[in-house]
Amino acid sequence: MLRLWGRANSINVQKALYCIEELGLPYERIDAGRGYGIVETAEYKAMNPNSLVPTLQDGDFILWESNAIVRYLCARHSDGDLWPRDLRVRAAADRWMDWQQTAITPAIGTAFHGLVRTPGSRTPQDIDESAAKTDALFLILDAHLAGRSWLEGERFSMAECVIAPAVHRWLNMPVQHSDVPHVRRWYDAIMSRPAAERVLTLPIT
Ligand SMILES: N[C@@H](CCC(=O)N[C@@H](CS)C(=O)NCC(=O)O)C(=O)O
Repeated sequence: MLRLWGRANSINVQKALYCIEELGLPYERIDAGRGYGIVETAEYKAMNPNSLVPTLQDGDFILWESNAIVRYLCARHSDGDLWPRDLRVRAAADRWMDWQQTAITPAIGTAFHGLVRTPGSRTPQDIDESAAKTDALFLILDAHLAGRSWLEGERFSMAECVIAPAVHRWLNMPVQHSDVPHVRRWYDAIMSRPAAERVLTLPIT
């Protein structure tokens, strides 16, 4: 059985967790990180020397980096479905996953921490700047989703597993959001899926 280490309110854990739930795989999740500790223990560091979550164990195989976990699980369990067989569809799905890590994550962090996780820890000016940068990024996603049901190809793919937790966090943050009707339609479709109900209905904390 798969074993996933990481607290459920971590966005990077949510990506892996949502993917596992979409794939319908049996798994055990162990709370780790922040208040739960564990990540600084020698045992955990032997698996993940970064002392970060998530970490996946699949038999004798250990994997860290949330997007790598999503790719591995989809390639292994969902070839031709969540793991697109068409190289171009797969590459296009992949780029949204990298975009989440390299564009959204650095943009949203200050606003998320300053407004949600550790209120008062960031200046209003820094929060506004972070929120404005993030808002501009989600307008890119909105333009892309116009006229499309899914991020890439004809079906829900691995990219949805990664972008959905990011959209969930952003739309539930107490900030001014630009009008993103296509993102909202896509998000509603995601939230009607049983797997999303099991993972993405937690309040953001
Ligand atoms: N690039 C890594 C980043 C992992 C990461 O930064 N995880 C955060 C939670 S989202 C963490 O472990 N923070 C420390 C903690 O929870 O103790 C990934 O995608 O897995």
